[in-house]
Amino acid sequence: MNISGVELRRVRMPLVAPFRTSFGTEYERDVLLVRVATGDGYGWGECVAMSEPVYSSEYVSGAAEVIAKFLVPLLGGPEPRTPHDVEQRFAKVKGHPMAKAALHTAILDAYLRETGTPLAEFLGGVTPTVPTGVSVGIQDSLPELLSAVEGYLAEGYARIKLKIEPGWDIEPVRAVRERFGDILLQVDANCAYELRDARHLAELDRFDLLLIEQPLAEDDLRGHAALARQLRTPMCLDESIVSARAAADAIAIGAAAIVNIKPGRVGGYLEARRIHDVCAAHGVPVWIGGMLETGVGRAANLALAALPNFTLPGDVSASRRYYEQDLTAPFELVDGLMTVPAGAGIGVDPEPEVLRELTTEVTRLTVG
Ligand code: NPG
Repeated sequence: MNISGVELRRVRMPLVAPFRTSFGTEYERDVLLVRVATGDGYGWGECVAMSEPVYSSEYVSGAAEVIAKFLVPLLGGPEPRTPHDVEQRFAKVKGHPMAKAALHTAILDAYLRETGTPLAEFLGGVTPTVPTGVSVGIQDSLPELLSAVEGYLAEGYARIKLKIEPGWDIEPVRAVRERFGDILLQVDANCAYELRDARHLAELDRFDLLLIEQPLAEDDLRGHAALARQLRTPMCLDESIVSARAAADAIAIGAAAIVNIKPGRVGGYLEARRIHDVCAAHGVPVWIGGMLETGVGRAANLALAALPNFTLPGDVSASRRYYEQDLTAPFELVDGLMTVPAGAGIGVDPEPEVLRELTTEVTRLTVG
């Protein structure tokens, strides 16, 4: 692959509504887009890091620096032949999966566009559409929560995920269950609890949730296994699953009955597929996570979600759930499903005018 240049582009994307989780409130995303130029082609990737290191240790400016200072130089010398070669070169740099995933996805996109192969086909996708859920942030009051959930159900979302934290957990779940009955419902704590909260969290068992996601700290696999033994609600891990090896460990000790896969969290789509495969081999269902991506990142996530073990609805909602103006043609929800892009590579392009309008900074790097 003849990678000649890399462009890092920062884009300011205001959210349609603030998104509150146990780790903070997002009002807008400072999106880092990566565009690689090859001989006569190009590819796009989106970095999922947030402005501050509050979901994981990475953050946007740090990721941009890692890409420019350490990853792009690894592309020099003999040309890498495949995306697997690129992944191996990146392995020299420890950590920084979000930075690696952004650049790797752009290279993978360019590689696939060259041969006209859709990302879903390359990864082994088997379905043209994927069931879609929506993640509902922590609200100021129960009436506000119920009205947000009502709106999303009216739009046709196939399941609702409620963000929870101590002080906003049992009551919101009870209120949503009572009001909307038998919907597919799950909760996400983003590491906000301790093992000593087990009895409290067990109160969620009576609401027949699909799963509880990441109640304990990222590095607490044993705690999750211990907690799982005290809950009937299936345990799902997100932050803890940093690699296929971590997924295998979590499954082996009973810390995860379900896995949320975010390619950005694990260094890209090749490792994400390995996690899918490890989980499938153990009969552990997976679903696609989301990090408030623009259409660029979401297109690639939809491709991954087309793999056969993605049996639960994912966090890949329609464009309008996040942004007034998406970077790509808007993604729409139809009958609770989103369509997997069928074009080569990630199958979408940012709209040049929108990109120009929302860009705050561009850095051009040369390779070699
Ligand atoms: O639909 O993209 C989406 C948002 C899904 O809740 C969601 N993401 O913890 O999974 C998460 C959460 C998140 C959002 C995490 C932003 C980090 C940043």
